[in-house]
Amino acid sequence: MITNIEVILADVPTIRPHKLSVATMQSQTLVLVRVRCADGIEGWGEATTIGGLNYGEESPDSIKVNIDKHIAPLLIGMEASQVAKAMAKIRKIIQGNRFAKCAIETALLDAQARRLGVPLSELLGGRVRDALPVAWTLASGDTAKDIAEAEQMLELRRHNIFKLKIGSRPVADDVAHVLAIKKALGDAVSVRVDVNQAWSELDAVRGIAALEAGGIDLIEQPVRAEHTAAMARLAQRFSVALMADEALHGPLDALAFARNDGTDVFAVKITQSGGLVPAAQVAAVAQLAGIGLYGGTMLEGGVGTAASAHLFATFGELAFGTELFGPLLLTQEVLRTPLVYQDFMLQVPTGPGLGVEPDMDKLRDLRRR
Ligand code: MUC
Ligand code: MG
Repeated sequence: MITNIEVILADVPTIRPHKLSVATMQSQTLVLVRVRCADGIEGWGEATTIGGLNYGEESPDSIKVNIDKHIAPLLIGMEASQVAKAMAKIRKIIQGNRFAKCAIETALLDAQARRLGVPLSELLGGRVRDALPVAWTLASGDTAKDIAEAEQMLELRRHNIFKLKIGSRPVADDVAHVLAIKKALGDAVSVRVDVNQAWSELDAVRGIAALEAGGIDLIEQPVRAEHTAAMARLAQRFSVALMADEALHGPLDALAFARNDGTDVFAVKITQSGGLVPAAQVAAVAQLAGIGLYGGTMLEGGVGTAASAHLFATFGELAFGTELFGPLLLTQEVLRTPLVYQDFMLQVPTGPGLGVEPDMDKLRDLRRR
Protein backbone atom coordinates (compact mmCIF):
# COMPACT_ATOMS: atom_id res chain seq x y z
CA MET A 1 0.00 0.00 0.00
CA ILE A 2 1.18 3.54 -0.78
CA THR A 3 1.55 5.29 2.59
CA ASN A 4 3.37 8.58 1.96
CA ILE A 5 4.43 10.84 -0.91
CA GLU A 6 6.98 13.60 -0.33
CA VAL A 7 8.20 16.25 -2.81
CA ILE A 8 11.65 17.73 -2.17
CA LEU A 9 12.89 20.90 -3.91
CA ALA A 10 16.68 21.33 -3.88
CA ASP A 11 18.50 24.31 -5.45
CA VAL A 12 21.91 23.37 -6.84
CA PRO A 13 24.26 25.86 -8.59
CA THR A 14 25.46 24.92 -12.09
CA ILE A 15 29.20 24.62 -12.84
CA ARG A 16 28.92 27.66 -15.18
CA PRO A 17 26.09 29.79 -16.58
CA HIS A 18 24.11 27.65 -19.05
CA LYS A 19 22.72 29.94 -21.77
CA LEU A 20 19.62 28.88 -23.69
CA SER A 21 17.58 31.14 -25.97
CA VAL A 22 14.81 31.09 -23.32
CA ALA A 23 16.85 31.48 -20.11
CA THR A 24 20.32 31.60 -18.60
CA MET A 25 20.60 29.04 -15.84
CA GLN A 26 22.90 29.71 -12.88
CA SER A 27 21.33 26.99 -10.81
CA GLN A 28 18.94 24.10 -11.20
CA THR A 29 16.02 23.27 -8.92
CA LEU A 30 15.83 19.52 -8.53
CA VAL A 31 12.28 18.27 -7.95
CA LEU A 32 12.50 14.88 -6.26
CA VAL A 33 9.56 12.68 -5.34
CA ARG A 34 9.77 9.96 -2.71
CA VAL A 35 7.00 7.36 -2.46
CA ARG A 36 6.91 5.20 0.67
CA CYS A 37 5.02 1.89 0.79
CA ALA A 38 3.64 -0.22 3.67
CA ASP A 39 6.03 -3.10 2.87
CA GLY A 40 8.97 -0.84 3.73
CA ILE A 41 9.97 -0.30 0.09
CA GLU A 42 10.38 3.22 -1.22
CA GLY A 43 10.72 4.58 -4.73
CA TRP A 44 12.12 7.82 -6.17
CA GLY A 45 11.22 9.96 -9.16
CA GLU A 46 12.21 13.37 -10.51
CA ALA A 47 10.34 16.19 -12.29
CA THR A 48 12.97 18.87 -12.81
CA THR A 49 12.14 21.75 -15.21
CA ILE A 50 14.33 24.33 -16.95
CA GLY A 51 14.37 27.97 -15.88
CA GLY A 52 11.26 27.92 -13.70
CA LEU A 53 8.46 28.66 -16.19
CA ASN A 54 10.78 29.84 -19.01
CA TYR A 55 10.83 26.55 -20.88
CA GLY A 56 7.51 24.88 -20.16
CA GLU A 57 4.21 25.26 -18.37
CA GLU A 58 5.14 23.50 -15.12
CA SER A 59 7.48 24.96 -12.52
CA PRO A 60 9.14 23.26 -9.52
CA ASP A 61 6.69 25.06 -7.25
CA SER A 62 3.60 24.09 -9.27
CA ILE A 63 4.75 20.48 -9.39
CA LYS A 64 5.17 20.37 -5.61
CA VAL A 65 1.84 21.99 -4.85
CA ASN A 66 -0.06 19.88 -7.37
CA ILE A 67 1.44 16.62 -6.13
CA ASP A 68 0.97 17.56 -2.46
CA LYS A 69 -2.59 18.84 -2.81
CA HIS A 70 -4.11 16.98 -5.75
CA ILE A 71 -2.15 13.87 -6.76
CA ALA A 72 -0.85 12.35 -3.52
CA PRO A 73 -4.30 12.21 -1.85
CA LEU A 74 -5.58 10.13 -4.82
CA LEU A 75 -2.77 7.60 -4.37
CA ILE A 76 -2.44 7.16 -0.62
CA GLY A 77 -3.97 3.81 0.36
CA MET A 78 -3.78 2.34 -3.16
CA GLU A 79 -1.95 -0.94 -3.79
CA ALA A 80 1.67 0.04 -4.49
CA SER A 81 2.39 -2.93 -6.75
CA GLN A 82 -0.43 -1.98 -9.14
CA VAL A 83 1.43 0.81 -10.87
CA ALA A 84 -0.62 0.81 -14.08
CA LYS A 85 -3.88 1.03 -12.10
CA ALA A 86 -2.54 3.90 -9.97
CA MET A 87 -1.36 5.81 -13.06
CA ALA A 88 -4.65 5.17 -14.92
CA LYS A 89 -6.47 6.84 -12.02
CA ILE A 90 -4.11 9.84 -12.05
CA ARG A 91 -4.28 10.19 -15.84
CA LYS A 92 -8.08 10.08 -15.75
CA ILE A 93 -8.56 12.63 -12.97
CA ILE A 94 -5.60 15.01 -13.40
CA GLN A 95 -5.32 17.10 -16.58
CA GLY A 96 -1.88 18.12 -17.89
CA ASN A 97 0.90 18.09 -15.27
CA ARG A 98 3.08 15.76 -17.32
CA PHE A 99 6.21 16.38 -15.25
CA ALA A 100 4.41 15.66 -11.98
CA LYS A 101 2.92 12.48 -13.46
CA CYS A 102 6.35 11.40 -14.68
CA ALA A 103 7.91 11.75 -11.23
CA ILE A 104 5.08 9.80 -9.63
CA GLU A 105 5.18 7.02 -12.23
CA THR A 106 8.96 6.79 -11.96
CA ALA A 107 8.81 6.48 -8.16
CA LEU A 108 6.09 3.80 -8.33
CA LEU A 109 8.01 1.83 -10.95
CA ASP A 110 11.27 2.19 -9.02
CA ALA A 111 9.54 0.76 -5.93
CA GLN A 112 7.95 -2.06 -7.91
CA ALA A 113 11.21 -3.02 -9.64
CA ARG A 114 12.95 -3.08 -6.22
CA ARG A 115 10.14 -5.28 -4.92
CA LEU A 116 10.73 -7.69 -7.80
CA GLY A 117 14.52 -7.40 -7.50
CA VAL A 118 15.06 -6.30 -11.13
CA PRO A 119 16.50 -3.18 -12.79
CA LEU A 120 13.79 -0.73 -13.91
CA SER A 121 14.73 -1.31 -17.57
CA GLU A 122 13.38 -4.87 -17.23
CA LEU A 123 9.90 -3.57 -16.31
CA LEU A 124 10.00 -1.37 -19.42
CA GLY A 125 10.47 -4.20 -21.89
CA GLY A 126 14.08 -5.07 -21.19
CA ARG A 127 17.38 -3.40 -22.01
CA VAL A 128 19.14 -4.02 -25.29
CA ARG A 129 22.21 -1.94 -24.34
CA ASP A 130 24.16 -1.36 -21.11
CA ALA A 131 25.71 2.00 -21.99
CA LEU A 132 24.47 5.08 -23.84
CA PRO A 133 26.40 7.68 -25.89
CA VAL A 134 26.12 11.08 -24.16
CA ALA A 135 26.33 14.50 -25.82
CA TRP A 136 27.54 17.57 -23.90
CA THR A 137 25.91 20.96 -24.35
CA LEU A 138 28.23 23.89 -25.00
CA ALA A 139 26.31 26.91 -23.75
CA SER A 140 28.75 29.32 -22.15
CA GLY A 141 27.82 31.92 -24.77
CA ASP A 142 31.49 32.41 -25.76
CA THR A 143 33.06 30.70 -28.81
CA ALA A 144 36.61 30.36 -27.41
CA LYS A 145 35.34 29.10 -24.04
CA ASP A 146 33.09 26.55 -25.79
CA ILE A 147 36.01 25.24 -27.89
CA ALA A 148 38.23 24.91 -24.80
CA GLU A 149 35.42 23.12 -22.95
CA ALA A 150 34.86 20.69 -25.85
CA GLU A 151 38.58 19.95 -26.13
CA GLN A 152 38.71 19.18 -22.42
CA MET A 153 35.75 16.76 -22.78
CA LEU A 154 37.46 14.98 -25.70
CA GLU A 155 40.68 14.74 -23.70
CA LEU A 156 38.80 13.22 -20.73
CA ARG A 157 37.03 10.81 -23.15
CA ARG A 158 33.75 12.00 -21.61
CA HIS A 159 31.95 13.39 -24.70
CA ASN A 160 32.54 13.42 -28.46
CA ILE A 161 29.11 14.72 -29.40
CA PHE A 162 28.42 18.42 -28.77
CA LYS A 163 25.14 20.31 -28.85
CA LEU A 164 25.34 24.09 -29.13
CA LYS A 165 22.61 26.31 -27.77
CA ILE A 166 21.78 29.06 -30.26
CA GLY A 167 18.91 31.37 -31.15
CA SER A 168 19.42 34.39 -28.93
CA ARG A 169 21.72 36.23 -31.39
CA PRO A 170 21.20 37.20 -35.06
CA VAL A 171 21.23 34.12 -37.32
CA ALA A 172 24.52 35.08 -39.04
CA ASP A 173 26.30 35.49 -35.67
CA ASP A 174 24.99 32.16 -34.41
CA VAL A 175 26.04 30.41 -37.63
CA ALA A 176 29.55 31.92 -37.40
CA HIS A 177 29.82 30.75 -33.76
CA VAL A 178 28.74 27.18 -34.62
CA LEU A 179 30.92 26.84 -37.69
CA ALA A 180 33.99 28.17 -35.82
CA ILE A 181 33.47 25.43 -33.22
CA LYS A 182 32.88 22.75 -35.86
CA LYS A 183 36.08 23.81 -37.68
CA ALA A 184 38.12 23.74 -34.46
CA LEU A 185 36.85 20.27 -33.43
CA GLY A 186 37.11 18.59 -36.84
CA ASP A 187 35.23 15.94 -38.78
CA ALA A 188 35.44 13.10 -36.24
CA VAL A 189 33.34 15.07 -33.76
CA SER A 190 29.56 15.43 -34.07
CA VAL A 191 28.33 19.01 -33.67
CA ARG A 192 24.61 19.75 -33.38
CA VAL A 193 22.53 22.81 -32.56
CA ASP A 194 19.44 23.46 -30.46
CA VAL A 195 17.61 26.64 -31.45
CA ASN A 196 14.96 26.22 -28.72
CA GLN A 197 12.19 27.60 -31.03
CA ALA A 198 13.88 30.95 -31.62
CA TRP A 199 13.73 31.16 -35.44
CA SER A 200 11.00 32.17 -37.85
CA GLU A 201 10.62 29.84 -40.83
CA LEU A 202 12.60 32.31 -42.98
CA ASP A 203 15.41 32.55 -40.39
CA ALA A 204 15.41 28.74 -40.32
CA VAL A 205 15.74 28.42 -44.09
CA ARG A 206 18.83 30.68 -44.02
CA GLY A 207 20.30 29.22 -40.83
CA ILE A 208 19.80 25.55 -41.68
CA ALA A 209 21.22 25.96 -45.21
CA ALA A 210 24.44 27.43 -43.76
CA LEU A 211 24.69 24.86 -40.96
CA GLU A 212 24.06 21.94 -43.33
CA ALA A 213 26.79 23.21 -45.66
CA GLY A 214 29.15 23.46 -42.67
CA GLY A 215 28.72 19.79 -41.68
CA ILE A 216 26.37 20.16 -38.69
CA ASP A 217 24.62 16.84 -37.96
CA LEU A 218 21.34 17.70 -36.31
CA ILE A 219 19.11 20.80 -35.96
CA GLU A 220 16.85 20.75 -32.91
CA GLN A 221 13.53 22.62 -32.68
CA PRO A 222 14.41 25.52 -35.01
CA VAL A 223 10.90 27.02 -35.01
CA ARG A 224 8.16 27.45 -32.44
CA ALA A 225 6.62 24.23 -31.15
CA GLU A 226 3.18 25.07 -32.52
CA HIS A 227 4.54 25.75 -36.03
CA THR A 228 4.37 22.10 -36.98
CA ALA A 229 3.61 22.84 -40.66
CA ALA A 230 6.79 24.96 -40.91
CA MET A 231 8.75 22.18 -39.23
CA ALA A 232 7.41 19.66 -41.77
CA ARG A 233 8.32 21.93 -44.69
CA LEU A 234 11.86 22.37 -43.30
CA ALA A 235 12.27 18.62 -42.74
CA GLN A 236 11.27 17.97 -46.33
CA ARG A 237 13.43 20.79 -47.74
CA PHE A 238 16.75 19.89 -46.08
CA SER A 239 18.67 16.64 -45.93
CA VAL A 240 20.32 17.43 -42.57
CA ALA A 241 18.32 15.80 -39.75
CA LEU A 242 15.73 17.99 -38.00
CA MET A 243 14.62 17.07 -34.48
CA ALA A 244 11.39 17.87 -32.64
CA ASP A 245 11.82 18.69 -28.94
CA GLU A 246 9.47 21.27 -27.39
CA ALA A 247 6.79 20.22 -29.93
CA LEU A 248 6.72 16.69 -28.55
CA HIS A 249 4.47 16.31 -25.52
CA GLY A 250 3.80 12.61 -25.59
CA PRO A 251 2.33 9.85 -27.78
CA LEU A 252 -0.40 11.94 -29.49
CA ASP A 253 2.13 14.52 -30.73
CA ALA A 254 4.36 11.64 -31.82
CA LEU A 255 1.50 10.18 -33.84
CA ALA A 256 0.75 13.56 -35.47
CA PHE A 257 4.42 13.96 -36.48
CA ALA A 258 4.45 10.44 -37.90
CA ARG A 259 1.26 11.07 -39.87
CA ASN A 260 2.44 14.27 -41.55
CA ASP A 261 6.14 13.43 -42.04
CA GLY A 262 6.75 16.37 -39.73
CA THR A 263 10.28 15.67 -38.49
CA ASP A 264 13.27 13.34 -38.90
CA VAL A 265 14.10 12.69 -35.24
CA PHE A 266 12.33 12.77 -31.85
CA ALA A 267 14.02 14.05 -28.68
CA VAL A 268 12.31 11.69 -26.25
CA LYS A 269 12.02 13.14 -22.74
CA ILE A 270 10.37 11.18 -19.98
CA THR A 271 8.98 14.32 -18.28
CA GLN A 272 7.73 16.00 -21.47
CA SER A 273 6.06 12.71 -22.44
CA GLY A 274 4.22 12.50 -19.09
CA GLY A 275 6.11 9.47 -17.77
CA LEU A 276 8.23 6.47 -18.65
CA VAL A 277 5.36 4.45 -20.15
CA PRO A 278 4.10 7.24 -22.48
CA ALA A 279 7.74 8.01 -23.39
CA ALA A 280 8.11 4.35 -24.42
CA GLN A 281 5.01 4.85 -26.61
CA VAL A 282 6.63 7.90 -28.23
CA ALA A 283 9.64 5.73 -29.04
CA ALA A 284 7.41 2.95 -30.39
CA VAL A 285 5.69 5.40 -32.76
CA ALA A 286 9.11 6.63 -33.93
CA GLN A 287 10.34 3.12 -34.60
CA LEU A 288 7.16 2.15 -36.47
CA ALA A 289 7.29 5.32 -38.58
CA GLY A 290 11.03 5.26 -39.30
CA ILE A 291 11.69 8.41 -37.25
CA GLY A 292 15.13 8.55 -35.58
CA LEU A 293 15.51 8.53 -31.78
CA TYR A 294 17.48 10.70 -29.40
CA GLY A 295 17.36 10.44 -25.62
CA GLY A 296 16.65 13.93 -24.29
CA THR A 297 17.00 15.57 -20.88
CA MET A 298 15.46 18.38 -18.88
CA LEU A 299 18.81 18.68 -17.09
CA GLU A 300 17.69 16.46 -14.26
CA GLY A 301 19.97 15.28 -11.47
CA GLY A 302 20.88 11.64 -10.87
CA VAL A 303 17.39 10.26 -10.22
CA GLY A 304 15.73 11.52 -13.42
CA THR A 305 18.87 10.81 -15.42
CA ALA A 306 18.96 7.20 -14.20
CA ALA A 307 15.23 6.78 -14.97
CA SER A 308 15.75 8.11 -18.50
CA ALA A 309 18.77 5.84 -18.96
CA HIS A 310 16.72 2.76 -18.04
CA LEU A 311 14.14 3.64 -20.68
CA PHE A 312 16.61 4.64 -23.41
CA ALA A 313 18.48 1.36 -22.84
CA THR A 314 15.35 -0.42 -24.12
CA PHE A 315 15.33 1.45 -27.48
CA GLY A 316 16.33 -0.87 -30.32
CA GLU A 317 17.31 2.09 -32.45
CA LEU A 318 19.08 5.10 -30.91
CA ALA A 319 20.81 6.61 -33.93
CA PHE A 320 21.45 10.03 -32.38
CA GLY A 321 22.51 8.93 -28.88
CA THR A 322 21.47 10.82 -25.73
CA GLU A 323 22.19 13.99 -23.80
CA LEU A 324 21.95 12.51 -20.30
CA PHE A 325 24.63 14.76 -18.82
CA GLY A 326 22.42 16.62 -16.30
CA PRO A 327 24.29 15.59 -13.13
CA LEU A 328 27.58 16.75 -14.69
CA LEU A 329 26.26 20.31 -15.03
CA LEU A 330 25.65 20.55 -11.28
CA THR A 331 28.13 21.49 -8.56
CA GLN A 332 26.63 18.99 -6.12
CA GLU A 333 26.07 15.25 -6.50
CA VAL A 334 22.84 14.08 -4.86
CA LEU A 335 23.39 10.33 -5.29
CA ARG A 336 25.31 8.21 -2.79
CA THR A 337 27.24 6.70 -5.70
CA PRO A 338 27.42 8.91 -8.80
CA LEU A 339 26.42 7.60 -12.22
CA VAL A 340 29.41 6.36 -14.23
CA TYR A 341 30.45 8.30 -17.34
CA GLN A 342 33.38 6.78 -19.20
CA ASP A 343 34.62 6.31 -22.77
CA PHE A 344 31.98 8.76 -24.07
CA MET A 345 29.16 6.67 -22.57
CA LEU A 346 26.87 6.61 -19.54
CA GLN A 347 26.69 3.17 -17.93
CA VAL A 348 23.08 2.16 -17.29
CA PRO A 349 22.77 1.19 -13.58
CA THR A 350 22.38 -2.53 -12.96
CA GLY A 351 20.97 -2.71 -9.40
CA PRO A 352 17.27 -3.21 -8.59
CA GLY A 353 14.89 -0.35 -9.50
CA LEU A 354 16.66 2.79 -10.65
CA GLY A 355 19.87 1.29 -9.28
CA VAL A 356 20.76 4.60 -7.59
CA GLU A 357 20.30 5.86 -4.03
CA PRO A 358 19.74 9.53 -3.12
CA ASP A 359 22.20 10.82 -0.51
CA MET A 360 19.87 11.82 2.31
CA ASP A 361 22.53 13.85 4.18
CA LYS A 362 23.18 15.92 1.05
CA LEU A 363 19.47 16.40 0.43
CA ARG A 364 18.94 17.47 4.04
CA ASP A 365 21.46 20.28 3.47
CA LEU A 366 20.26 21.26 -0.01
CA ARG A 367 16.49 21.04 0.31
CA ARG A 368 14.30 24.12 0.51
CA ARG A 369 12.63 24.61 3.85
C1 MUC B 1 16.64 21.17 -24.51
O1 MUC B 1 15.95 21.99 -25.08
O2 MUC B 1 17.05 20.25 -25.18
C2 MUC B 1 18.83 19.73 -22.89
C3 MUC B 1 20.16 19.91 -22.88
C4 MUC B 1 20.39 21.26 -22.61
O3 MUC B 1 21.46 21.82 -22.53
O4 MUC B 1 19.20 21.89 -22.47
C5 MUC B 1 18.19 20.94 -22.50
C6 MUC B 1 16.89 21.30 -23.03
MG1 MG C 1 16.01 21.02 -26.95
